[in-house]
Amino acid sequence: WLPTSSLKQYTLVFPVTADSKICLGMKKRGFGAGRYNGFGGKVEPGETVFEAAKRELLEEANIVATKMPQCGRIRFAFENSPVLMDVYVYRVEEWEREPEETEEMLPKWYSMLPSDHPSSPSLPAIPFDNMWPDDDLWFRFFLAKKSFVGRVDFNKPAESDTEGKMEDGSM
Ligand code: 6OG
Repeated sequence: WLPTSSLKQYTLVFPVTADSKICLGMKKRGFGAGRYNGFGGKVEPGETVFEAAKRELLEEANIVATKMPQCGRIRFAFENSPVLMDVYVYRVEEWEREPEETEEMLPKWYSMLPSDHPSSPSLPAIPFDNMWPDDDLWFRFFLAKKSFVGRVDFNKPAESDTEGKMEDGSM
């Protein structure tokens, strides 16, 4: 059992198109700076997780989500920290406007298909080497449109020394 005070809710949102493109943002400052990730942040008091996901997407990519199903939930534990990050992952399938650079994020488009796939858009492949190492564990579920739940434990000092388990599941 966990005291709820040790769970902190976050959102993580990935715009994807019907022709297999995904928009990632290079984080320009703060936690995870220099890495490519989805758009998101902390859920503020008084808002739902969904509202927070929409707000962060607007603040960081300047787009308004109009179709945004949840697809996963991941908890991150860090050695020496009592706080568990409880991250709700969404895919944005429809939105208004186009992603733009903001103070927090530089958006870039990638192909979700292997480069030798006949209908792969002529874009770079998802840059896993420049993303959080845990993404390797769960991105295949995201790409396959399967919902996922999991927990990842980060042990110091090596960030790449990630342990994690992911499975299909209800959220
Ligand atoms: P702000 O600090 O910008 O919110 N986030 C992570 N995403 C991945 N893929 N892996 C992690 O491994 C992450 N830790 C945090 C959640 C932080 C944003 O970064 C995501 C939020 O979208 C540890 O408010």
